Amino acid sequence: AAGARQRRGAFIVFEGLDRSGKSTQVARLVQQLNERGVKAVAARFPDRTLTTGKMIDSYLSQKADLDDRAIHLLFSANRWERANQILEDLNRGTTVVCDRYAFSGIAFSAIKGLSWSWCRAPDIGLPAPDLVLFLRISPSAAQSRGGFGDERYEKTEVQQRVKGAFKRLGESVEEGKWVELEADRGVDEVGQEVLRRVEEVLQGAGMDKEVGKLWT
Ligand code: NYM
Ligand code: MG
Repeated sequence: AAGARQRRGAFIVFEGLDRSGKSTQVARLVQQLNERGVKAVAARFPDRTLTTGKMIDSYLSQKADLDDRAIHLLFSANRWERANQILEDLNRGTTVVCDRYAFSGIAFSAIKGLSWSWCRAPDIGLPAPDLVLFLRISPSAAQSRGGFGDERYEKTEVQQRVKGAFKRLGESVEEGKWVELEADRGVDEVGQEVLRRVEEVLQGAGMDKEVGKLWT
């Protein structure tokens, strides 16, 4: 019909604690979608290859110290550096599967005592996910998966507090767009549920609408 536009790709975000299996599920999902003829690409935040990503990497690896607000804004700027690329991919019909997003940004900063609204502000207007898949795992189960590394935040006590912040975030996201999946299971078991949820989104009416803007 006149004016009919091609259906866009879906913006799928994985969130969760460190070691919850996000990276594994992102790679698996992209591969499965491609095998089914659905164009899909992976993205991740922080994207350490970008200019801001280099500074973030030295902060996380404890080579540099930064004010809590400065690092928060860098994480947000890192997303803005990629935002147009994500938008272009989605509008070309490519699904973008992303490892962490603005929810990690708030969760990891808010536990330091920065206010919720201050943390949220710099990410307002970013491309909004069509679905956030939160991989739920207890900090102790996450740690037993080969243990945390030496990066900042990779401590059970910090992860416990981050878990609480994520819970609050989930409650603030539009109904049906934040889905919690039990992650303390086998990769395939989690993966099957992931694929089912994503296929629902891809078949839904949302893909005929424009990409939303986060928190607007
Ligand atoms: N992190 C990640 C933040 O503190 N703020 C953010 O905005 C994002 C995207 O970076 N412990 C934290 C969470 C992780 C750390 O992420 C590195 P990864 O996925 O382990 O590379
Ligand atoms: Mg990590």
